[in-house]
Amino acid sequence: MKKVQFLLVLILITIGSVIAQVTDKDEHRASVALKHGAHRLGRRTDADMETWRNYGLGQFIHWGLYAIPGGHWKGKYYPGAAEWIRSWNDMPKEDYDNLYKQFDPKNFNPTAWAKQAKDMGVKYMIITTKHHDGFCLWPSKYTSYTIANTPYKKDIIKPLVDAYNAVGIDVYLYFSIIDWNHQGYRASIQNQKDSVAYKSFKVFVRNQMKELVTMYPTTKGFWMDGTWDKAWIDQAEFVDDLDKELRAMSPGLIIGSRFRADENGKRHFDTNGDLIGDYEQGWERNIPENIEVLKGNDWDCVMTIPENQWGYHSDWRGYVKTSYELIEMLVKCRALDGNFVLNFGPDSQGNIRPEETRVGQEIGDWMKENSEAIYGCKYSELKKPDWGYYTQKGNNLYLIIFNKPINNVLRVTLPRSYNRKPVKAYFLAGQKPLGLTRVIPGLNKETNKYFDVTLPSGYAPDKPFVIVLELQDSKSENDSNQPSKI
Ligand code: JFZ
Repeated sequence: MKKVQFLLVLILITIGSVIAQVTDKDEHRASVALKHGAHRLGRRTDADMETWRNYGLGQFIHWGLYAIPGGHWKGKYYPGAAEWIRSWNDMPKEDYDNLYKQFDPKNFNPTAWAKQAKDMGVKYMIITTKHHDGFCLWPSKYTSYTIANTPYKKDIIKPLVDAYNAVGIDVYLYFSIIDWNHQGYRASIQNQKDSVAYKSFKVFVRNQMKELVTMYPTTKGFWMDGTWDKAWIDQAEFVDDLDKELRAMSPGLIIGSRFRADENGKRHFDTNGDLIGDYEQGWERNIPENIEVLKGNDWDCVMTIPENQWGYHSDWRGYVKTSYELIEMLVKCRALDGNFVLNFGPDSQGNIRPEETRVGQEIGDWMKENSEAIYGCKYSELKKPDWGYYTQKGNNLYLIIFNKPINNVLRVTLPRSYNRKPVKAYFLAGQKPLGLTRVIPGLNKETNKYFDVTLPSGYAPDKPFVIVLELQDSKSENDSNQPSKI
């Protein structure tokens, strides 16, 4: 009997501990104390970050010495990304490193660039102050490999920042940790000599980043790159200190997840799975399919117009995206709470190529009519409809249509628990009212309710369009028009 009792207790204890383990796993995040992990759980709540979140559309500019070869050397075509040409076997390093003697962009017109960006509807711009080649577009006093020693001589960054700021566009600085020019730079540390060299490199990086925020005080943040080297990953404490130092110098500064690693070498997300930095910076020519993978974090997507060219390549081969595909990408990002940043690679004279200018104009034309459905919009918490996307701002649910149903009826499916009632539908462009009806399709679908927006018969637009579905103010939810069981 005693034996049976003992066994029973043992079984109960085992079951109990299994249950405890399972619930433990479900309810608590594994959490270890980290010195250089995330500084915060969840999103930033300050005004600067809210401004960032509301931008919607940004412009990336990759400009540097690589614009001179433009993806070719001695008549040979380089198939990689133009800004990487120095790493190509057919590109003699010495030739590349002397290109600065030719950098003289006679047509560089920051006011024209800023105007073009403004017309496209961008709210922020990211400029490559220094790419992997180490060449600085600003006259850094910590190296001679800068714009000051080119035939052009003048600072590029200051007039750019001023011109963009003058039209109300915020500027962010791209800065690469990979630096093929600095004598102390290493991808990994193999011996004592490397370690001494790398010490000087860290001093250099710190000086340059501090120099940038000092010289361009309206800078809103850094877009860091080239931080995947083992040598850099191993500097958790140094980078964390630098991160804090820069933020203290420039309160509100925004830095993504591609700057520092934690003490276990974890990048983007620390050992506990928490986001490092202010937004997830891993969506490179890539857009998430659903909100879940984003884990509630802010994020940006950076995109090229051709396949994978950031710097100027005179010969775009392969697939080149159309403006409407890019607009759809922008909308897809917005529908999932992200910013979309489109890249431009000006040529060695400072001209923005005609293909990019055209895309910029086409996006701008669309934005002029429809940007209300982009700026300041949030994830709607609704399932993506087949005809397009939803974004939301206050009482307005925006229906952004890319695939118009052939019956000209747009079905809006809301979960039964949705407590905002659609009261009015109209085209965003022109405000023309549209038919809106509650539909009971007779299907045994207890979980949803349906509303149909009817487009004018024969309506056949040649571009994506937006419908505003006005929702009743959440304060007056319990009005009598609302059937009791929806
Ligand atoms: C980097 C650079 O090497 C490239 O030249 C360009 O500047 C781009 C914006 O950034 O390239 C990357 C960096 C990260 C990924 C892919 C390309 N990534 O995380 O998939």
